[in-house]
Amino acid sequence: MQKSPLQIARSTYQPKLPKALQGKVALQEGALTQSVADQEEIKNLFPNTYGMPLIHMVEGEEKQMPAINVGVILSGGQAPGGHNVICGLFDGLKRLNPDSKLYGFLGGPSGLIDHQYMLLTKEIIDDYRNTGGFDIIGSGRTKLEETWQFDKGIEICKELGISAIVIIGGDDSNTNACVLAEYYLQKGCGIQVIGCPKTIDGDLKNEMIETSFGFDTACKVYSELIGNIQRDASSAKKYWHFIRLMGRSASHIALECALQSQPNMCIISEEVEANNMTLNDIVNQIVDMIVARAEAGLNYGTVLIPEGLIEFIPAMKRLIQELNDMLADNEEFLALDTDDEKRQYVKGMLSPESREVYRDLPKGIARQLTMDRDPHGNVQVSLIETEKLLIEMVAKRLATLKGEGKYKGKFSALNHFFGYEGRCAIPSNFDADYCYSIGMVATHLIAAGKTGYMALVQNLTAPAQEWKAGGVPITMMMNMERRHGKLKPVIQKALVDLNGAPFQYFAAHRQEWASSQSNYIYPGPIQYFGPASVCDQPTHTLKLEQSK
Ligand code: FBP
Repeated sequence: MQKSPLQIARSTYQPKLPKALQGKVALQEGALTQSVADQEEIKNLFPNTYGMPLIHMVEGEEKQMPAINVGVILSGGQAPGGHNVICGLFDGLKRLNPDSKLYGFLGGPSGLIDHQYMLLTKEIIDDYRNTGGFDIIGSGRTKLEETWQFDKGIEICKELGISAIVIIGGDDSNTNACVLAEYYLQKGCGIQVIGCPKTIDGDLKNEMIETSFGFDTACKVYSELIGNIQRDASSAKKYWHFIRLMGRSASHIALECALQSQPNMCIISEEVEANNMTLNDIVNQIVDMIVARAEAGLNYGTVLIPEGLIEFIPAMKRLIQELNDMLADNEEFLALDTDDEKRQYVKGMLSPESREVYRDLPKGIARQLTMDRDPHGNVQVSLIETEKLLIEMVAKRLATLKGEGKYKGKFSALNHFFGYEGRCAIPSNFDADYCYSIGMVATHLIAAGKTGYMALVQNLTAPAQEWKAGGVPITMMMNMERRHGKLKPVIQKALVDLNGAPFQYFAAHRQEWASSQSNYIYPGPIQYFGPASVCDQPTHTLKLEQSK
């Protein structure tokens, strides 16, 4: 495989580890835990994995570990650093016992069910050190939820002599990791399950998990691109750039990119929902800013839009819900030929409020809402081009204002969507170090016989050697939520906290960023070599959250 000069140089990077993980590691048990809410229900559902203690890792006497076989699974969307979790796990296992083996289940959780796997050797691992992507074993979105799937897992683990599975995934995958751990304990089959916190979306975080891996690198990549666009905008002075940023639900990515690049506007879905805003309210807000800038002779700027926005606009959320219910397996609708017939049919079936919202949507978007559905029958919001929708609606409103003599500027807009550009980027030093540490932590949890835990690395705004390592029982992060009509135990998803320091900082500065000519920041590309002040900085979100 041919490699770029950076890849070659990067392959020799030795990730920094917390002091506690640099030599021999001892485990200390901390306080017993309980779930963040719904304690009785969670306890009943997880009788064996509920209430376990927090684990702290310290330098100390290390127990001997017999040779063991471990399986690893990558679950869900790619996030920079996943390969380093696997490298840390591999190195940790081999250090504790060189005869231990690591198997990778291929293509995500389905690899465990379908018995697709590969043995990860040193040669393979060395090829993937500090690289982006999940291609070492592939990932997938199959949900590990049903007992027949768990039983298929037991079969292959028995065949390969695997006594522990590490699941690298987001909130849902880690919830399922805990269900699996509980099931395997109940069955007494001797298979431990450990989770690792992954997702670029940054919404797997809480009192214990400071951030999910991949968020740092992805945001840095997008912020670089936004900065470049802003420099172009302020050079050419003729375009408005509408930039949609990935993040299926929460707006953490958009907020972090705003903090890094200081755009003229950044919409935060959580605020839209809290203020019960309509699509027209959002459009008017953008229009007001464009008009004000035009009056100052500034016919250019940037607007950041979180991917999940549409579902946070209360009226749109209701409309989407009605469409989901109405269109699920609807033969009548599917039999209609033309878009016009479909539009009429839908209008006839909606509630009066939703019909009004639907009628006001540009035809293309209205069509998208009735077309693209995921396997669960839900609209795939990531496919809805909100940036184009907003451009269209803003342009229309500006034309009206122009006709009324209230706007004299020129509106020329370009749209962008940044998502896949950052999900597999070469991990920043932060993610490379964090992920390698997570992998090592997972090894020590396995060696200590733990199950139903998530690997924990904390104190992340300090230099890596001061990071703290340990484990948190997954049940501690759970509450009961309604999913597809049923109450289920799940890890709470973290949305942007409107009272939190990152949003508050943004809110205190956005006015200034909206009107100014020169507040843009140009973060530039991720730096891998150089002073720590340039190469090892965590996200603004983390720094603000931890600045007390
Ligand atoms: P995870 O939650 O699995 O980490 O994935 C996050 C994400 O990258 C979202 O930001 C995005 O909406 C989605 O995956 C895209 O999904 P897909 O990979 O199926 O295109």
